Amino acid sequence: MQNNSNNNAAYKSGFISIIGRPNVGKSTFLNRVIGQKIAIMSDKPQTTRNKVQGVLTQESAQMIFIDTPGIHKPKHKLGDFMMKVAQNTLKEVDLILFMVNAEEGFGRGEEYIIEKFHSITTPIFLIINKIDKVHPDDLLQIIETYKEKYAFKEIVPISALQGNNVDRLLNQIQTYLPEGPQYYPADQVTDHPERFIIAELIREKALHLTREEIPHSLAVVIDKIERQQGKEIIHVMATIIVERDSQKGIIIGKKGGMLKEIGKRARGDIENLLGSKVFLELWVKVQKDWRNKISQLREYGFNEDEY
Ligand SMILES: Nc1nc2c(ncn2[C@@H]2O[C@H](COP(=O)(O)OP(=O)(O)OP(=O)(O)O)[C@@H](O)[C@H]2O)c(=O)[nH]1
Ligand SMILES: [Mg+2]
Repeated sequence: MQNNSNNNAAYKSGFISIIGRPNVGKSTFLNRVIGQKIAIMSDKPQTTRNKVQGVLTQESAQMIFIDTPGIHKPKHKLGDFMMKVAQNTLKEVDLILFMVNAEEGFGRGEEYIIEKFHSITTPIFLIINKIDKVHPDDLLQIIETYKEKYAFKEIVPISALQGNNVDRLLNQIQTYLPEGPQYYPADQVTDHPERFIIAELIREKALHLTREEIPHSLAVVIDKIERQQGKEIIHVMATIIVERDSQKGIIIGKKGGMLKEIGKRARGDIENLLGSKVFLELWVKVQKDWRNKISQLREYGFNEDEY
């Protein structure tokens, strides 16, 4: 355990959940704070499906951030699972960051989330993200609107993308954390196995390169990560799962061009993550309506028992 030797203040630590509607910038914020990409990001809503935990260790505090799936009305079993993940994290954290998009007005989506706050005693901050996209005058109006809806402990406007005000927010978070131990070693940034992050990085590239119905129909399963003795290259084998034959065609692309591009982009990120050269082999498989099948969801890593 680390102590702040300057003023003998006790070490602080705690869990901080980041919640909000899809696409407001929760994962972008997590990655900015951690200084490394551990959660995938995209301009498509419902990018994050599982909770992603990131650890920030400072001299006087350790903050464990929990990124969650954006809260929306579920349309299939995968959606149900995502909402359970988002809501379950609220119970056992020390602080909740409710993130909204400065560009969008207060709407039913926000209202729906705030209603849930009335049964919670955990302190809640309102984080107004994407301030790089609005005029400062508009910000005051947004703050006034939200003040009337709930007694937030703090209201902090930030830009997760550009970093504005993020350090100030971290200082404010620290004042709300209880005294506690350093739960994770200082050099650990996430508690997710590399297998999960690799699958997510592949899914992110596929999300970026495809449109319309494809993004939500995708899952990625890692079949094998093989480190061969005496060889510097790590062999990763993964399968991209889609719901229809037509989607398989799109993912493979003309003469395999799309799959090649997904693989090329993902390989770069995976090499950064593993600090090694990687040989990435990608396969595509159709699994009809997988998002509604409990057994398939389990197989693809969405296991409710773990949340
Ligand atoms: N201009 C601007 N864009 C941002 C900012 N933060 C995030 N974005 C963009 O908003 C989009 C969504 O970001 P994500 O971090 O994936 O959002 P999310 O809240 O995690 O979304 P879900 O996982 O779907 O719930 C991406 O295109 C980001 O680049 C910001 O501060 N300013
Ligand atoms: Mg996300």
